[in-house]
Amino acid sequence: MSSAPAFSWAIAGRVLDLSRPLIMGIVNVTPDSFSDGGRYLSPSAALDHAHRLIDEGADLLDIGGESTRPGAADVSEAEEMERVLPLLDALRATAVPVSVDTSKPGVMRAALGHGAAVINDVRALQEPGALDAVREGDCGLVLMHMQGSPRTMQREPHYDEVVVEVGEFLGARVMAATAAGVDANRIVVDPGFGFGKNVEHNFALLRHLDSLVRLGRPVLVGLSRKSALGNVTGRPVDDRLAASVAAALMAVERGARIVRVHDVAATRDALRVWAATLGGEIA
Ligand code: HH2
Repeated sequence: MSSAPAFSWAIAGRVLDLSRPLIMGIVNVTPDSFSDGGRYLSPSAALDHAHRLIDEGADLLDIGGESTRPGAADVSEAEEMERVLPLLDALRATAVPVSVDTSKPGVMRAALGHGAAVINDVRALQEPGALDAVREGDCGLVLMHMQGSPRTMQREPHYDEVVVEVGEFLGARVMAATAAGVDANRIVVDPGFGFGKNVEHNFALLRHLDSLVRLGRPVLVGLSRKSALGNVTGRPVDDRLAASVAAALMAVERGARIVRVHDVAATRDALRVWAATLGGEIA
């Protein structure tokens, strides 16, 4: 049984109740994302996909305009905005909060101006100007751990103690943000599965997720379709649904409050069974 405390998350003028784990559905508007690259690059395909994820029960959407898969090509700020902003505009009327997955301060500012409720930064606001871009205002923030950069991060990731080091990094980034004037209630932390981690590192982090929960901020987890799951199942990226659902459940069981997934409907079913088993409310 999960011992996760009930949390809430302050995002853009509302407070999300995390007493039930939430599902963040992924919409990658990129030609090269590792599992769905190119599928939703046209504005209409991206919008259709976003609405499908909402219909399936997504509590939030996360729009990405730059792939962060190992070795991914850099994308200019202008190009990233061209991919992300029209979709944000098209989703403005939806009740589901929309997050934007970016590390560029210019994209952050523009996204917030176009209605983004959350900035999800795989670089944890370490780029020059990133903290300034989000400090004012009230958007939610996801601060993620990564060792190295996407171009090189999977070459030879090394840690003496991965769980301790990731925890220390996330704690330090929360401190940096709050010291800069960000309200802690806006912040969620993420160990960054697959970002400069080998299979053992990833599963050590999942096994000991409770130690990140103890940082005192809600934990978001993104394991959906990732190569660590391919590694243990022997399955290619398009055949990792069962593994992804299992991983999301394991994460929630260990205290994750938000799961970032491609397959919303299947994850929703699994979380309903989890909630029913705990005897809690079935949303
Ligand atoms: N994973 C990816 C991208 N953004 N953000 C957070 N907070 N946590 C994650 O684990 C995470 C993330 C990579 O997955 P995906 O978006 O499917 O692929 P790509 O980066 O190739 O677009």
